[in-house]
Amino acid sequence: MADAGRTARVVKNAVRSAVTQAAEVALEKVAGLDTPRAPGVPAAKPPKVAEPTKPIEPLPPKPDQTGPDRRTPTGAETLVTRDQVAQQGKFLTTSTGARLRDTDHSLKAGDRGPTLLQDHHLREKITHFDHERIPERVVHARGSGAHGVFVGYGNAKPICRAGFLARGKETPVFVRFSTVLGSRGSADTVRDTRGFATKFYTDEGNFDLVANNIPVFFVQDGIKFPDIVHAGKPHPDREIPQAQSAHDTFWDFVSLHTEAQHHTMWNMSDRGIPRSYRTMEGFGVHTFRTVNQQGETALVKFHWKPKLGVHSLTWEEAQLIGGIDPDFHRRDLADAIESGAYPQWELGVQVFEDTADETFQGIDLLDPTKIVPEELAPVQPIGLLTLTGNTTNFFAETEQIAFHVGNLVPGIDVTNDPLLQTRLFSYVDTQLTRLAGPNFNQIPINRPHAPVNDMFRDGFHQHAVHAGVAPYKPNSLDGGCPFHASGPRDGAFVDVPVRVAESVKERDVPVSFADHFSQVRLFWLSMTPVEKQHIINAYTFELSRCYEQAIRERQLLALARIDPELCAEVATGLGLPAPTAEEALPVVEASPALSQLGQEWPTDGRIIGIVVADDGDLDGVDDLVDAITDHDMVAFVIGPHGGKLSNGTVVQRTFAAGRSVELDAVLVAGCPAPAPDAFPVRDAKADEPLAPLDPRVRLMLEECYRHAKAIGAWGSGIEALAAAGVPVDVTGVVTGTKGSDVLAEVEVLLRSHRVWERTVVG
Ligand code: HDE
Repeated sequence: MADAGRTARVVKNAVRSAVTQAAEVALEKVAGLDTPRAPGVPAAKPPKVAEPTKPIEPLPPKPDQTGPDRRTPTGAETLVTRDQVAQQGKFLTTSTGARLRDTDHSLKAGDRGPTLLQDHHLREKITHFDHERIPERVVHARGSGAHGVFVGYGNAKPICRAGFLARGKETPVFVRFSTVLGSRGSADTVRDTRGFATKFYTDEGNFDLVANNIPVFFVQDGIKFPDIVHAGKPHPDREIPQAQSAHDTFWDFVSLHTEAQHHTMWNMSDRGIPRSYRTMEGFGVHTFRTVNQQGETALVKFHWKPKLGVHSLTWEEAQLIGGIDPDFHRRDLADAIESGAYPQWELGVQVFEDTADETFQGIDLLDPTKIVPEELAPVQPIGLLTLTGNTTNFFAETEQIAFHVGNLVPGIDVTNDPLLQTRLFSYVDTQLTRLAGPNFNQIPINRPHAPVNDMFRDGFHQHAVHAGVAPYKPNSLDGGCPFHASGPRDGAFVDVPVRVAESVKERDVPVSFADHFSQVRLFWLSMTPVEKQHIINAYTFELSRCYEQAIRERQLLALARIDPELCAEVATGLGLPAPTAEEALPVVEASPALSQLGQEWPTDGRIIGIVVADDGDLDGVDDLVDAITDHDMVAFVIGPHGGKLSNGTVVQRTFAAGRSVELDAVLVAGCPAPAPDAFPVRDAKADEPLAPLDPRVRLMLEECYRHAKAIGAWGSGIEALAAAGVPVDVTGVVTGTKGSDVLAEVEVLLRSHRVWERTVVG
């Protein structure tokens, strides 16, 4: 028996080593290819094929990666370097620093015996692993973040004394973008609201602007937040659908609780499916109160305006990307930063006089379901945000960051907006569970850059080593420290002494909050025809996914109160009669600023695909790549096979792995015949191996055309357009004799984001 066992082991080892050798040979071949270091490569240094065995110090992070500032838990700067806050030393250790010589085998009573309880390394390793997960956020669980810097313009001084808004003042920031409904692993491009939360590490304490990409909210009072979230989350019985509102419980709630109709219409518009975090606006939603040096107050609404303009996906793109690249927005943000295309937004404010009724031209500023059109109160830029650094460790930074709307600095205060008031409670409360205890502000990413002396003591995961004996006030034993700041001169946060009207205790809302429809109509009327069509398609899609007819009918009643054309179009799609509203339609002025169309924007970071045929004329492809890169855009060479083309050009996407939805525009430099891998059995996308054009390229061109993207072709590329059925005599399809001329025209088209003149599908 012993011999048989030994023989089996020898055979197993021989097989294992043959497989390993084959893999090594293959890997060596791949490593021999001169692959460029594209944004997104995982490690700071390309790995060798063979397992490294010579002990070296940990590799440095990638150059685009940064991390939380090295601060003590109480806000002081430290001399600690980046590599010292991460893992250190050449050798594997226990968590308490003892070097280990084997982490591959547990300690057993003989090589076939049971594992020993005394194996402290095994127990420590498994115990830590067992506790690696923390609860995901109740909402906004799926997110991605980056470091950056905010620079004030100084022009906010007349209304706000916050130091970080001073002219030229640089403040480090961390921004976390998110979806709302989905779980941590859900897809990025779902139809949903996006979070846009910014932590400013100011000299006067952390200021958190916890914003969304939609300027209104579903509910006016925070007490209704659990209701809308329960309605939007997956059904509790089967836990479906994931990360979307196209289901009965969502529409049941919003059709009954009609104050949700405004936010819902924004979700059904193109704002619900952004092209990139870099092309999203951000809104503080609530009205805040600012205070200047003289103690004078103003009411403001905060806005983030993306330098690249607001741009969205089409619904079909969003759906395809959800499958092809569920991390689309996360990847886009990190790749842009890594390649130096730093995303930028201007922080702007709409400023209103702080009157007793807290309204502006009849709009109740405390109602978070209302906007103030920019035509009535322009957004004034007061600073610039630039994202410059990727995270080094997602969990430590993006997952552990803890925002709180109550993280305010002197000069910025809250209002009585009943939604904001509840948020002031909720954020700290949720962190207590999510980050397991009250000391979450001591986690590196949350540490302020201002000195902290809060008299808070003990609790789970206490990182500070507090000195003294008197964490109470008044005291004499610690010399009376800490002292109250005497007022604004000492930089104190002073609650604005707002007059509270004499009143009775009641559960009620102001009369103005009862208007649920006028601004929904305002939004609808502000849209261009193509944007309106997208909204109609979105309502029709979502309501078609509901099972209950009563819910569809009830939502049609709500649409009838917004606009009869909208209601009729959706009703047709649902196969239901269109109801008519009992009340007269609200009379409102459109706000053209709400439309995404009609302006031109920089093309930085836009992705242009170049389709090539390996046997065709490849001259000039490298020059095109250079020209695109020189103009701060990204070029993807899309070829029949991986590696290099016959002229040495490196291929970034193969026909099999590329898809139109990754591109903002496509250039066609050849008419590639079906590549050897284009057989139906090997690729579901390939159905006509004998066609003159590779079927995957045909699909790519069809999709680019359908999604109203700019298309350019020259030489035999024009034949490819014909083979794909793409007309050449329409707006946005550019043909010519030279690639460079075609690119120049395509770049101009890209400034409008899409070729809007061409029909855009859902
Ligand atoms: Fe939030 N929200 N929220 N919210 N919210 C959270 O806090 C809450 C609201 C927003 O990237 C939670 O740390 C209540 C409006 C963003 O970490 C939680 C109400 C706006 C993020 C919470 C609102 C937001 C959150 C979940 C109604 C736009 C992600 C985890 C009264 C202005 C922050 C967490 C991040 C996260 C509560 C309404 C934005 C549960 C009770 C309005 C961007 O505390």
